[in-house]
Amino acid sequence: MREKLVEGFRKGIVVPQGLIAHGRGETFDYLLGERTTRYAYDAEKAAVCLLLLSNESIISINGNTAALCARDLVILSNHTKSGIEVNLFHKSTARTNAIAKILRKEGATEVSGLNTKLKSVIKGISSNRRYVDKNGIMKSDTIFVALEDGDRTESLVKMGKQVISVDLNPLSRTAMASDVTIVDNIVRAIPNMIKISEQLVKRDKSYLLQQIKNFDNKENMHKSLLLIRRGI
Ligand code: PTJ
Repeated sequence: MREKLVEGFRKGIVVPQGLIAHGRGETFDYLLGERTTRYAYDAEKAAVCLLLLSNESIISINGNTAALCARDLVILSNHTKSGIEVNLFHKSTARTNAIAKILRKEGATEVSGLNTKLKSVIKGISSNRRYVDKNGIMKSDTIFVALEDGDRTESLVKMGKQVISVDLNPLSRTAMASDVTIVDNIVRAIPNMIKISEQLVKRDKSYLLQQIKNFDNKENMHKSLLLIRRGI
């Protein structure tokens, strides 16, 4: 993972802040035993149900996620019929285009967030994450975010959207504000979700709804936190 991020940094995909963010994630991952816990797996299952049930879902991609698992994110988007949008905190046109190029190389046919004419703004956020695609994140009812800072998640939830997040820190603002919080490393979470989606795509709507009904995000995060405490 470190090598992938350093390579991504050299290619201009990952920002230096992304390397620091990875270090923070590693700390929690060590405490969790660097494995997908049963609570993380339950959240991954609930997240796939939500993606499959949504009218329009989208996966938001930043520098770290592109460097770590671009191909798997494209596969997940195909399995769940979700769109893909590049959305960056440290925004630059060069980096946006470089990330989109990687996603296309890995099989993405459509990538949102590139056309400035389609730019729309999420209110109440001061960072560049406020710029989203009006045909992408702005239009979607379920947004999948990973490894990011909390202000956008809070705003998306206020806008009535459902947010799924992947964050190894269950106490981060993103984790706390999401509807489904996956406390797992993204490099394990996405392959798990691909496998889960292959099984769940055959199930009917009522089964998927029941899974979501049975899932309690706050309780699930609490259990992850207890495991981290045990790790300490
Ligand atoms: O590419 P950009 O410009 O959009 O910037 C991306 C970063 C990551 C720099 C930016 O979003 C940022 O600064 O995020 P934060 O606030 O550092 O939040 C990142 C969160 O992801 C932290 O809570 C980390 O614990 C967590 N994290 C880091 N690596 C992983 C992770 N969670 C899951 N899997 C990981 N591999």
